[in-house]
Amino acid sequence: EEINDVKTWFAAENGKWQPGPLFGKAKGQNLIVIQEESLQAFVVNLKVNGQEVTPNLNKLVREGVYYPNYYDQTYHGRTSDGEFTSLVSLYPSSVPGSIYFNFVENEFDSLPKALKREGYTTFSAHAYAGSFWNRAVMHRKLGFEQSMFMESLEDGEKVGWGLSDRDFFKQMNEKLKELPQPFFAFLISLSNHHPFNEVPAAYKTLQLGELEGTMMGDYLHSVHYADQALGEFIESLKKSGLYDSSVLAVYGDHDAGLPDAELARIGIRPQYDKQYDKVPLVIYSSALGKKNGTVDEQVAGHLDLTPSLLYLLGVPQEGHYFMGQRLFDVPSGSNKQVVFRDGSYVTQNRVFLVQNGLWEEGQYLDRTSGKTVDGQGAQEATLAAQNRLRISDLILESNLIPALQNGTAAVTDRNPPQ
Ligand code: GP9
Repeated sequence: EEINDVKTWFAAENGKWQPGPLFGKAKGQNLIVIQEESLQAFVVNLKVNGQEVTPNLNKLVREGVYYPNYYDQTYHGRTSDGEFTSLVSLYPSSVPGSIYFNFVENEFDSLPKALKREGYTTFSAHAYAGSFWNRAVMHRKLGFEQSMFMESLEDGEKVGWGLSDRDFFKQMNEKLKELPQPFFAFLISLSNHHPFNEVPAAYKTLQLGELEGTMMGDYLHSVHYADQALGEFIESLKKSGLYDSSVLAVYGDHDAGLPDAELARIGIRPQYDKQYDKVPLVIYSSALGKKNGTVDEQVAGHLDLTPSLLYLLGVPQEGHYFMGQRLFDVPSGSNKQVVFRDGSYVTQNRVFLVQNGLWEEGQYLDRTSGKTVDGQGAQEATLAAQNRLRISDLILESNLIPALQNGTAAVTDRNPPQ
């Protein structure tokens, strides 16, 4: 019954799937995905005292396709949820803790697995212990043939928790040159981690005036440092030729946890929860042609990454159970919802916010102004959002991927850990 339920939902979704002009445009290119620690969208093109906070990300935004309304869909699992939602395209678990620990026995479909089947070399790296978030185990499970964590990286300069992003990316530049092509490299940055005040003084090059010494000031210094490291890496990709022969995607893993009082220091005053909980996504590929250099305002979120990248690389949706929606060649009238774990969601014009854990008490607002709007149509959309979460939970909690993909028996009597 559960399998039929899930299959019926995907049959309806995949029935809408028709390839458009960008399908397979980047076929055969490498894929480099950079998940940036605590990168929020409000820093893109932000100037403080006349200085760009993220000049290198801004440059990439000008060169690629930028999604400013890319929402953070993570939950309890923070960075591990950023990875899971992006690579597996299912929702985070409602069970407290991380899927990386709680569902380690599961089989998942994933971006690396899908690309491995297409002949890609799959590689992941992060400059912290492989045991953190259970990555050493989970990256293998998700289909990365080779991973490098703190233990297998060379020593270098430290910032915050470990090896600096600058040294990490330098090592990655060398590593990527050696990987058999086509490859998929998933690189997770680290330096821009809470509490953001461990950037060495020599790298605090922004003149922040009265923001100096505040949490926001620390965040801006930290983001600026991480941006320099990112910029140097992109330059090295250009030198090695990999920039031209790869799809490059850069996005933030989750919000930075900055309180409203800190956001107010740079003039940001959220009208509602989640208004600024956006993590920028930029996708660049030489194959995107004229689409490069554009800003796509559609609402989107972490779950959309895998279907979008597979679409560009020419891998059809069929046989996959990814719940996100592609960002390219979006069918008209798609009426898209970006759903959050608590049942809240955004559409292009509206936002629905669950209150006190109860959707019956939810607020229905204009997404731009934050003003309360007529709830007409909200109930149907709210039920559809809940159904999305229910389908994802069925797949996760009953470990349904093997049965869905191969017809092999799934473990249906398994309860999620409490
Ligand atoms: C640690 C890093 C941070 O390896 O990914 O994880 P977080 O604390 O942000 O979830």
